[in-house]
Amino acid sequence: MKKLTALLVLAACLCSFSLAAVAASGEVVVYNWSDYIPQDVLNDFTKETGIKVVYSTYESNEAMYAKIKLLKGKSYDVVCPSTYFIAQMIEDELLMPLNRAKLTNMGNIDPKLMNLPFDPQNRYSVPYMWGSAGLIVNSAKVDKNSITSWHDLFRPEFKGKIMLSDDPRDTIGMALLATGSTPNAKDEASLKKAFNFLEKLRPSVRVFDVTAGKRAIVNEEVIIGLIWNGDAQLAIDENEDLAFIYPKEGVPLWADNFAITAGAANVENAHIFINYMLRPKVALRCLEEYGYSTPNLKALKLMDKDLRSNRILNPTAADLKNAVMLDSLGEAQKLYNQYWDKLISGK
Ligand code: N2P
Repeated sequence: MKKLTALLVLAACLCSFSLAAVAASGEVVVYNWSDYIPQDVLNDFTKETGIKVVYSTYESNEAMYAKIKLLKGKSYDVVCPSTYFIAQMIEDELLMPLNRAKLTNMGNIDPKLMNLPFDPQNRYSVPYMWGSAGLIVNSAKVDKNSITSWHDLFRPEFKGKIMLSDDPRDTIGMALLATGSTPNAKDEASLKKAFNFLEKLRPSVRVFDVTAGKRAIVNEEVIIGLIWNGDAQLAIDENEDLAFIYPKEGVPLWADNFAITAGAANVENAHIFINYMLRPKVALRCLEEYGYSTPNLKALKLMDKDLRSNRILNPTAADLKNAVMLDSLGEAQKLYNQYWDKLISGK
């Protein structure tokens, strides 16, 4: 009898071993924003699971979307679109419904960022990070306390020393807020006002690029500009004269979400990867490194005092008083594209 039990135990072990081996083989192909997951985290994931991460990055939703659409949802397993791109990607059948039973860590995520209209019940997406687009300023060149508004960009001392982002929703969104509207405005009159604001600012803009902007502000080629909060944190780590400011008219907010592409080849591994990223300690390592805000409530609890009081990644209610989360634009997207093209081409 004892022998039989031992055999059964051995069989059970072998069986679970081979199941684990199946799940732990192969790779997961992840396409994500740059500066978003530390390499160490990816290495640790592979060490623990045996799953190789084939990782590449993008700088904008627009670039990611164009590529995934061209590939008809194949070639990549995991992507990380902002909320306002998810609905479009679902509609285009580029995403696969998630298997919630495999995402056991989903309960760590703030319910306030779940179940939103772009993806009711989170059938396709799970929040990874959120953040804002605010102002960064070099306080060695200007009194940072005197900068309170997007309109301060027009001050004469900033001529030729401004950076803007080439992310259309953030830049147009900021201009909409500055001109008394919302970054989700769908009417042409509001967009026109925002466009005029940006047109007027344009001659003073030296860098119009989210990636180059980071370097330009650190190297002091520019002294003020629009920046994501995480990039601001990285820039401040390199140049302590820099400061991040929440202008009083409000900041555009975004949230980026993991999703699995409709044509994913490694569906099981994609779930294992996303579930790993939802662990509190893993989420903490990501925000410590990159300065964005986490929707992971358990990770928030693990933060030390310094991080907790860091308003770049933990803004106060006052900082976000007029902040607005970017939303899908539906038909109005065309209008935004038109104004954006006009701004970029200068025609
Ligand atoms: C990280 C990118 C932040 C994403 N570098 C903004 N949606």
